[in-house]
Amino acid sequence: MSVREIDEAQVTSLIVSRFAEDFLAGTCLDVAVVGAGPAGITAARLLAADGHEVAVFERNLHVGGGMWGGGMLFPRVVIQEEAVALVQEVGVSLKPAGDGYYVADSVECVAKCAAAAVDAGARIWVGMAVEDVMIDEQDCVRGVVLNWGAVERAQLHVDPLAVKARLVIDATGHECEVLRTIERKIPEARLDTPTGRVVGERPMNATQAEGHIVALTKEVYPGVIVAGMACNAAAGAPRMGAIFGGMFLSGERAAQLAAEKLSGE
Ligand code: 48F
Repeated sequence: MSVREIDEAQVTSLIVSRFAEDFLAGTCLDVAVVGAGPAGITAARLLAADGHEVAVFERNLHVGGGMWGGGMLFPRVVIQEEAVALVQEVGVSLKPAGDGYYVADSVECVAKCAAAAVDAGARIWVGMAVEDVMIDEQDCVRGVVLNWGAVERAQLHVDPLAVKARLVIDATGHECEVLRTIERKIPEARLDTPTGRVVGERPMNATQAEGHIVALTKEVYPGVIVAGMACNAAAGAPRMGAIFGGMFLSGERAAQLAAEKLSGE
């Protein structure tokens, strides 16, 4: 077989031009999702399937958030009956384990959830961290401010770029970083939480944590819907550990709320 000649300069050109084309197609979004864990990916998939222009920004080079490692690095995730449909519809095989519990392979779960979101039309950008939000004259959030995750890690002083979005979903997990950024940068901001500020998550109580997460999925600040573990961290609810049903259900709820809000504008 003859060796195909590869033009290195052409490879460079294809990567840069294709990135620019794809990225520039999404600088005015319906929804910017921050964080590619189970909640963010689910919200993005459902919104994209509903015809919305949506992108996910993930600081790490990989998607999946806390799902890969299952519980304590045992790569299996437990999902309750109520969330089974959301996971099965992307093709994840779930083993019934009795008492309403189902078990999935965490690698399969991440891969299939992410693939389904991309297939639905969501763009997922990895290695991009949201370091700030963009606000309008009424301090309502109108987009996200981005920098490379590598720039963030190296603590380089590099100015960011911004992407407009009609709504932002904070799916950043335990740190609820978007909300913390808002309260740091807008000291007078009042969030829709019990104290008006980020309360911080409480120790583990899976029943309470999973029981309240969908109700805590809401627009907590004008232009920002919170989803996934960030809901509990914002509201001062407990953590749940390695049970994931609530993350998928919260992602679904965030997508519903975002769609309702966008259709009412
Ligand atoms: O932590 P993560 O998986 O959040 P989640 O979707 O699910 C939580 C569960 O994994 C688990 C749990 C369930 O029992 O408690 O922890 O709520 O995913 C959050 C993602 O957001 C990214 C982070 O790297 C992770 O992949 N992230 C956090 N802050 C930023 C960010 C940021 N400022 N910019 C971009 N990505």
